[in-house]
Amino acid sequence: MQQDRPSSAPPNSFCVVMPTYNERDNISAMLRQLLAIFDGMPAVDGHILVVDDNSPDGTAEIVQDIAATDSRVFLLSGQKRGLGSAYTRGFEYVLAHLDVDAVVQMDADFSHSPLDTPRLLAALEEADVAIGSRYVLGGAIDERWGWWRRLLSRGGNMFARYIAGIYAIGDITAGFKAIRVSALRRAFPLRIPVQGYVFQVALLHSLMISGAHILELPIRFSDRQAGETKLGRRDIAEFLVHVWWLRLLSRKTFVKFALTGLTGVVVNLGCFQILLNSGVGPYISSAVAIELSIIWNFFLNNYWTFRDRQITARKRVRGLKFNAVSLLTLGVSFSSFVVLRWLMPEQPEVVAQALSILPGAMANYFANSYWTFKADPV
Ligand SMILES: Nc1nc2c(ncn2[C@@H]2O[C@H](COP(=O)(O)OP(=O)(O)OP(=O)(O)O)[C@@H](O)[C@H]2O)c(=O)[nH]1
Ligand SMILES: [Mg+2]
Repeated sequence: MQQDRPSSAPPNSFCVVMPTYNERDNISAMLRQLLAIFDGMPAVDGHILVVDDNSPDGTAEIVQDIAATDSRVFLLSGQKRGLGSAYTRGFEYVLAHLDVDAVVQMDADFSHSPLDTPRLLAALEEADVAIGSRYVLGGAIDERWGWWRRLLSRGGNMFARYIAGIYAIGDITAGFKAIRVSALRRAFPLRIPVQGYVFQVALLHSLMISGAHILELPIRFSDRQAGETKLGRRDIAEFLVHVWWLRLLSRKTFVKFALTGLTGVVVNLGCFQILLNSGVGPYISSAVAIELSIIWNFFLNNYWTFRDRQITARKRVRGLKFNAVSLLTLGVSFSSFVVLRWLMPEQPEVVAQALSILPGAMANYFANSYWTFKADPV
C-alpha cells in the first residue's frame, strides 16, 4: 500500500502536538527541553501545541505561564474525552490555523525522548511519515517494564496487526511520529472517529490507505518520568472493537459478507415467526430457523460474496464446513460477551451482547474466507 516517492525537501516548519492530562510534574521540563532542541535547529521553525483536557492538577496553568514568555508554545484546552479526541482537536487546530509543513505527535511524560525529534523530522526528507518505533531492529523498551506490561504491549500490537491487517509496520501502536501536513490532510479526519488510545492505530491505518510513504526509526521507549498512566478499561474496550472496523474499511469481500449476514438475521427471525405462527414449538422453531439462515447465508456467500474464487472442493463439504464455522461463531460471540461484561460492567447487558456480535462475525468471516471458501492455490 505504500508508494515509492522521490525524496523532497525537509520540512521548514513543524508543530509538536502534545496531549496532556495531569502531567504537572513533567510538562515544564518537557517544554523547556523541546524548546532548547528547537534553538539548536535554527533553519527550522518549531512550535508546540499542548492539548490539555482541563487537567485538575493545573497542567494548563504551567503551560500558560511558559506560553506567555515564549511565542512558540500554544495551549488548547477542552473537555476530557480521551487521547484520540485530544489529538483530533489538536490536528484540526493545526490544519486550520497553523501554516506548518509537518506535525510531530508525542507524549508529555518523557517516554518519547525530545532528543529523537530532530531525527524523526529529518527522515521526512524521504518519507511522509516517520515512526519512532520500539519494534524494529535497534528499538527498545525500558528495562523496568515487567513481563506483563511487555506482553500487553506486544499483544496489543499483534492484535492490531492481524485484525486490522497492517503487516508492513512493526510498531502499530506507536505514539511518536513525524507526519508531513500534506499526508495528514489526505488521511484526516478519520473515517470513523475514535476517542481513546486506538487513535494511533486508526491514524496509521488511514495514512496507509491514503498512500503515505512510511518509515520506521528505532527509538528507546522509557518509562514515564513522573505521574500516572491514563490508559483505562474504556480505551481497551474501544481498541478491541475498533480494529475490526479498520479491517472492514479495507475489505470489499468483508462488506458483502456483512450484508449477507444481515439478510441471514432477517431470514432467521422471519422463519422463526412463521413457524411459531403455524403452531410449531419455540425450541424446534428456533433450531430450524437458525439452520435455515445458515443455509441461506451459505448459498449467498457461495454465489455472491466469494463468487470470484476458484474452488474445486465439493459444495456439500463446503456446506458442512460452513455449519462447523457457525458453531465457532457462537463460541467466539459468547466469550466476547463475557469479556465485554467484565470491561464495561456499568453498561446494560444488551450493549455487551450487541457488541459481541462483531467479533463473532469476524471469526466467522476469517474461518469461512480461509477455510470454507479457500481459493485453490494458483
Ligand atoms: N489531553 C489528553 N491527554 C491524554 C489523555 N489520556 C492520555 N493523555 C496524554 O497522552 C500521553 C500518553 O498517555 P500515558 O498515560 O502516558 O499512556 P501510556 O504511555 O500508555 O502509559 P504510561 O506507561 O503510564 O506512560 C500523555 O502525555 C498523557 O498525558 C486524555 O484523555 N486527554
Ligand atoms: Mg506514557
